[in-house]
Amino acid sequence: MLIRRPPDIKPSEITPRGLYLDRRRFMLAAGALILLPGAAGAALRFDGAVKTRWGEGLDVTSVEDATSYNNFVELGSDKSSPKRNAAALVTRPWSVTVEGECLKPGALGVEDLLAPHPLEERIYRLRCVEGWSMVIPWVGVPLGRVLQRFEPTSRAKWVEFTTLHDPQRLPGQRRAVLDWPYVEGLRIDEATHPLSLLAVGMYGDELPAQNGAPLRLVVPWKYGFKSIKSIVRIRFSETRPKTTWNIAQPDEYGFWANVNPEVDHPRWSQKKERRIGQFFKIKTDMFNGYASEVAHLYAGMDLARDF
Ligand SMILES: Nc1nc2c(c(=O)[nH]1)N[C@H]1C(S)=C(S)[C@@H](COP(=O)(O)O)O[C@H]1N2
Ligand SMILES: [Mo]
Repeated sequence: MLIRRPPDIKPSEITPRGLYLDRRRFMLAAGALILLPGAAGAALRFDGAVKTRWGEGLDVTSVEDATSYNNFVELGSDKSSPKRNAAALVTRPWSVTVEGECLKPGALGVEDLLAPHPLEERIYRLRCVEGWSMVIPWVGVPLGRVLQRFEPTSRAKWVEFTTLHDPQRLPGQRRAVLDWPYVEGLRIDEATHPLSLLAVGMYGDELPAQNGAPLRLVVPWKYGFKSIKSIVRIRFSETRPKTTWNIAQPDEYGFWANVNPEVDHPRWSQKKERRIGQFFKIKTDMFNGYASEVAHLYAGMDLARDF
């Protein structure tokens, strides 16, 4: 159940009454939000999200760190600028086009896209190719469940994702530091893998703009740049999509981008990582710790060549 929590009500006083995102309540809550622009307590709460087994034993990164140290080039190039520029990214209304090799293409509001699915909370590691990592409690739905509703055809071998292209709302797009809009892609079996998440929230709240509001991908076994933010288009395709960082520097950023401590980036060793909030570096795990769940997807591939 999605509940807008007025600032004066403690979370403990709200009884979660159901597990499903209710479309009418979402619209109501969204309407109320429009009437309360910028109010600090106006965020949606996802109190009813189903807790899951993911993340057991991991120390969650502080919400302060996860929302103030970001990579979102469209909102600025250093780690502190996305938060500073967050107000530019207005996310209501928002719609997502789903198209390409599927029987039921469409353009849907975020609420329609998510309404039939139970929201889950999943604590995942996020490992940036630059060598830092975080542990974040995401709120979202498995991407595969959403994709399946559009009935991809047998020609849908890949899925392409595109970020909003609007220099008004994403002022970093006024500078040609990357080819805009930001695009990413997954092979269909990666996209429909149960770990792949379409996230709408974190730490029980809706996503802050700097973390990719109103919806983003989270693919926890891959480097962070695969987890594309502020998505407006999803396209099923027969051919492998181009991806932004691979276009920019193909020798540094591969299409696959599976976290792999054995394959170094030309400028950075990938053997260790700095968990934000901790002092000592820690060892990076193969597939970011999700090897038992995803290694089979890459059986027979040379991961040093297909990095
Ligand atoms: N559209 C878009 N998505 C993006 C990026 C970006 O610059 N633009 N940066 C990526 C990178 S490199 C990382 S590490 C993660 C960071 O997510 P976070 O800021 O929520 O930790 O977002 C990814 N998604
Ligand atoms: Mo990153």
